[in-house]
Amino acid sequence: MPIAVIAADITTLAADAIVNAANEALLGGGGVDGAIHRAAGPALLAACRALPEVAPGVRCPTGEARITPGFALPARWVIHTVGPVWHGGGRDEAALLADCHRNALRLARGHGLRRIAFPAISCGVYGYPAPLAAGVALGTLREVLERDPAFDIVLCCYSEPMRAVFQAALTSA
Ligand code: AR6
Repeated sequence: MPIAVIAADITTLAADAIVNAANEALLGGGGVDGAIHRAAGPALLAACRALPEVAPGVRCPTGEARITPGFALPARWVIHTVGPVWHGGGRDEAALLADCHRNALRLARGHGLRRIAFPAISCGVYGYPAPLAAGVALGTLREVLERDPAFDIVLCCYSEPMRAVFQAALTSA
């Protein structure tokens, strides 16, 4: 199965695309979003700002994805997606998190991109319990890979404990 789980800074990966765990405004933020904007340079913010708003202040609704170039990043593209804020599990969080992964790969497929690195979407500021998020992420990625095995996917965690959580989800299912 072409899924690898690693601990690294996603901004250092020379993938076809790295996925950003953004917010609906797509104008940057903290966490991995801030790191990606810093490493890509100001052209990334300009490219995000140029994406159309679908509602006031919303360029990418939760669960959807948008693509921009990677600019100064080693990755050629950035696929921005917006994970759900964790509210306890009763607000469609799992379905929305699955949508993030599915829609990111749909965009990747449309651009002919194969090697895609994902961060642990929603597992930081948005508070999604990591073991639950890992199960959703890996379950969804597996489903897509069954239909499209040409993808080469890296789950890029930022810490060794997070890597262990995602690795457990990879090996248990
Ligand atoms: N490389 C890989 N993973 C990283 C990196 C990095 N350089 N930096 C942080 N992480 P978060 P969210 C991990 O909070 O929960 C932003 O402000 C981090 O340790 O970045 O989806 C956005 O603008 C955690 O495991 O994203 C939104 O407002 C994971 O990435 C909001 O945060 C995700 O943590 C999105 O929250």
